[in-house]
Amino acid sequence: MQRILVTGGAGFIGCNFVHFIMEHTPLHVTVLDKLTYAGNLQSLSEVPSARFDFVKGDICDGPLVEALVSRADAVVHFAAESHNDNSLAEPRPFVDTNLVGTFTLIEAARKSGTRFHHVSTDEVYGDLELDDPRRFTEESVYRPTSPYSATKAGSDMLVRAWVRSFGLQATISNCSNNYGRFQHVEKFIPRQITNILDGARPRLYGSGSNVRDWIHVEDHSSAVLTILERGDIGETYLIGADGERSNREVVEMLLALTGHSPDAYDLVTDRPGHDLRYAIDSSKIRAELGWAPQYSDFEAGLRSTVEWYRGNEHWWRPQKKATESKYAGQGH
Ligand code: NAD
Ligand code: TDX
Repeated sequence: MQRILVTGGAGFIGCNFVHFIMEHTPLHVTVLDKLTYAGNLQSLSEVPSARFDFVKGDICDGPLVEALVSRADAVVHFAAESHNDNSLAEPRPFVDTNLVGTFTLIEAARKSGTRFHHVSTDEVYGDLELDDPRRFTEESVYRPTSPYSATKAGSDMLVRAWVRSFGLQATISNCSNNYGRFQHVEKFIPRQITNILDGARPRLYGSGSNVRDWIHVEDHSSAVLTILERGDIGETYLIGADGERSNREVVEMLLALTGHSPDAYDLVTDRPGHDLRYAIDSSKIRAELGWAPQYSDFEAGLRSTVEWYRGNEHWWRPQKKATESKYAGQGH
């Protein structure tokens, strides 16, 4: 394997993955990204150009996708519409990109026999009660609840069917909530950090008791590379770092890290259909592929994320106002 195609490489996880690949492998990377509101070329400005190409384009563009996929030894597919609140306001782009885009890519990969890794989410499994002792496993039943998670679940099913029916050389991963640098300010942690930096109060949906299972984005990258190198074709791997926290706990930690009172937040209108809790059992990837997360100290990871946003206002500032006006329109 020498050349990989990374879709969505100008987004949060995609760009962190490209940086990770540059640091840890000799691979050549081509990024295919449409540069939607969520894509930002500045996130890739420090990538060494000798091993890197950028193509602006849509994963639904069949001829473009075929040309790029046939030239790659492997595809790592991150491109997606990724934000639940947007999927409730305007679902159409989620169907186009997450379903039709994934279909376009796997058709191309099957024609050229290219290795394919599909990046997905734990949200395909729906949610758990707060006191449920179980966590999601590779055997959990698909029960997506939002337009976003339904289209991600559909894309997983397409990949599984293409493996079985056409021998597509694919693997799938379903990861929990990521945090770290280069995450769009619409997402929970960057929104609260940049609110605090702006002198505004963090905003918790509902009662703040919903639980997410946090993983540092570097650990997601190392897991995806591990699957690409050693995963078994046709297999699904769940990726998680045992990082369950309620949203309220996360906000309290951010307030403490920035020297504010722990109750200096506001409770706002809840998200319709808001999933209560996600929790990942990542035993399979740990036991079968020998992967383990490196970022075990969540507070230290949050502290360095706060510092990154403090030091990179030029990166997030242009998006902040438009993001907050969109939220104001939704009552959040
Ligand atoms: P993101 O929204 O930050 O980035 C998505 C990228 O895809 C952007 O650069 C955007 O321009 C690009 N894109 C969107 N539509 C496109 C199209 N039609 N053609 C080409 N490019 C297009 O998303 P993210 O948070 O980095 O998520 C990346 C992937 O990881 C997604 O598939 C998501 O479902 C999955 N995932 C995310 C998380 C998380 O916590 N953020 C957790 C598990 C899985
Ligand atoms: O201002 C906020 N206040 C708040 O309480 C925002 C933006 C969110 N929330 C809550 C909603 C969720 O319970 O915080 C939690 C996290 O919200 P998001 O960052 O929107 O993430 P989530 O909906 O959990 O989905 C994320 O993880 C799984 C990613 O956006 C998805 O792409 C990924 O698949």
